[in-house]
Amino acid sequence: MTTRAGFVALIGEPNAGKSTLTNRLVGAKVSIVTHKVQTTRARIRGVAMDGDAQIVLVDTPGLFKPRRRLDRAMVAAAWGGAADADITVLLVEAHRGITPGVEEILSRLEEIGQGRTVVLAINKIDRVQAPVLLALTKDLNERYAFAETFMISAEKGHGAADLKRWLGEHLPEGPWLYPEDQIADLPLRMIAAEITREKLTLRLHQELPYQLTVETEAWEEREDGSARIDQIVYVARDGHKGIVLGHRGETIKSVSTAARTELEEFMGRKVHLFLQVKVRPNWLDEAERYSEMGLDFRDGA
Ligand SMILES: Nc1nc2c(ncn2[C@@H]2O[C@H](COP(=O)(O)OP(=O)(O)OP(=O)(O)O)[C@@H](O)[C@H]2O)c(=O)[nH]1
Ligand SMILES: [Mg+2]
Repeated sequence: MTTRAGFVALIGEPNAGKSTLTNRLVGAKVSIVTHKVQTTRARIRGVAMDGDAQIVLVDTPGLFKPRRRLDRAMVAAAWGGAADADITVLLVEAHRGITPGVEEILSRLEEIGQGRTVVLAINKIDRVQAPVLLALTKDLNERYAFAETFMISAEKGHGAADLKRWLGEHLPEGPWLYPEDQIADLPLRMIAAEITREKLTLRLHQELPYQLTVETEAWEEREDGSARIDQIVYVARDGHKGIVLGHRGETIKSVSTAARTELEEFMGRKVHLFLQVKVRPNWLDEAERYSEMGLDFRDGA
């Protein structure tokens, strides 16, 4: 049997649907998703199988104009993901079309994309009519020599199977990179921290989700088969701590319940989750926070 295997990086503007597509192709939730921009902070690998092909999807942070050190490290991680991949998929939102952000990505691709396989995936096609899609496909293909164009809805699933098949067929021949039953390449403690960060992002408003990070501090396997997980939510200011806790601790309690429920589902066993909120004014400039997130601190310089 000839097997194929390789890396497929998903890039695009924040909110384009990269993580949704990663989860769709893997067939399980390996990367967190919210309606807010800049949800994904580091490269998240998910493993999908298509016949004899193993497709290692590399979900990346959205590409935008970075302001903070964290933003710069995120954007660097995204481009790094594309540089290391066998195939790069650019996701563009059907209803938003060619935004200034997409223009910028296209010109950067023009610089580094030479000799690389770049595929276009127009996502969220459930939000537009056919004529809009055809015009957008034409415009985008006039601007960049994409190897192929797919029209998909990562959320509803349209076009996902075709894209997956194409990716599998275009990966190089070679042995699989992961065991057949592995779906993600992220330590459990990091997945657990990401799940909590997703719940916080969904629950908190405005800038706050961008000013916090979550780390799994301790993990204890108990004799009854359950796990005790202790996590720290780092915030930058005193005022933020109060908001994260909420009136009588209601906010953190509901975040904790939602995160625990999802963790239990993911791990298939009982979890005791303990969240602690700590104020750490300089966490955005601490190298250790970056390595915990899976980012390179130096990339943010
Ligand atoms: N209508 C519609 N919504 C979608 C589709 N795909 C993704 N979304 C939604 O778009 C939002 C962003 O999805 P994500 O997968 O988090 O996007 P992302 O590109 O990973 O975003 P960042 O991690 O912030 O860069 C979520 O609310 C998704 O439910 C789609 O095909 N149709
Ligand atoms: Mg994402």
